[in-house]
Amino acid sequence: MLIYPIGVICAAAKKRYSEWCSAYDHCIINIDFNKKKNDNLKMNRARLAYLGEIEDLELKYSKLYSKKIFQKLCKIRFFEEEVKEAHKKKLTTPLVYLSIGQEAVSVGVSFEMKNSYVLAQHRGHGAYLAFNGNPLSLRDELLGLKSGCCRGKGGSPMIHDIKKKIIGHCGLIGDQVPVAIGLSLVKKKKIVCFFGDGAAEEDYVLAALSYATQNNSQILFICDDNDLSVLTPTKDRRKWKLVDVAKSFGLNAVDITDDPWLIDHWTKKLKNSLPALINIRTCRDIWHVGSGKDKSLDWNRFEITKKKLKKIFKENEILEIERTSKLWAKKIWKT
Ligand SMILES: Cc1ncc(C[n+]2csc(CCOP(=O)(O)OP(=O)(O)O)c2C)c(N)n1
Ligand SMILES: [Mg+2]
Repeated sequence: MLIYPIGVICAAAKKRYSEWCSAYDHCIINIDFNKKKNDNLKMNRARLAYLGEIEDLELKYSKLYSKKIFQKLCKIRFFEEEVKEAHKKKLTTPLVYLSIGQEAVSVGVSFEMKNSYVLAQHRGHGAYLAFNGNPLSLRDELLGLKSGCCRGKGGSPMIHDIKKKIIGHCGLIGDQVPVAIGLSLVKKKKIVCFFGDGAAEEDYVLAALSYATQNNSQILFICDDNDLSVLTPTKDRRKWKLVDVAKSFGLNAVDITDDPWLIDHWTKKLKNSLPALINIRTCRDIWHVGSGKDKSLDWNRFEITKKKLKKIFKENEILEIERTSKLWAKKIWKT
């Protein structure tokens, strides 16, 4: 029997392994790696902080309007920071879906659609607060109290408050989309319907979008596109883009980043040609559910917005809005 020193065996194994790897790489490159790479590039180009941006758009807005935008962003951000802390201390119900990082989506839509019915998704605290929901009722709902907007029975993913014309999610992702169609058949008011990029893949969501054009439903659909369904990015789930599908159904549709002024601009444009859809690229900062953090953001909309605000406000004016919003949120969560 031949006996090889261990070093020789290792060197041979290493050579064999590198040959195998290079053959494998070669095979992937020749067969579908380039295609996959191109598909990824196409998808990633859409994941830019400035998709569809209009230069200096914020300067076309009054100082007061921009102040209101930032105040709402801060209220949602700091309210949710308090929810995060309360969740860590196990004071809230266990399933909490935070929208930290995604605040601009609901804020951007809320000014132009302020008297509408709102159908929120499971990540709905931001939509509730942006559309004039009662922060105390939301807090109590998250604490599971009877004084909550859903009598403490829904919890974080189901923020219903019919007095405020806000209808929450019921359990199946995107279930609020066909419900919005039903609502539009009986109410003559405009409707905003939020759903996620994962929910967009459900058959009943796509069927409802198609029916919206048939029925001329007065609905503005907002896809809160954080590129994730739990932990799976869009590129691993599908090859199509929601705006392309929506357009093929006959909806007016745009694909944009989550700049709050840009969202407001498109909401104003599209609210008179409903049904329409705005796909808004945004970044989730916290776990799918819970209060932990798993990765760094692709972009930080809150910080980008503050940078833009510096063209309009003095630094101390911006800090003052932040400070008062933090105090407001702390006060709510202290009682
Ligand atoms: C029909 C259905 N399938 C799966 C789930 C489990 N689920 C809850 S949230 C979620 C991810 C939804 O992703 P998305 O719609 O993009 O919203 P996001 O959580 O990213 O805000 C899934 C798969 C569910 N609730 N309903
Ligand atoms: Mg998502």
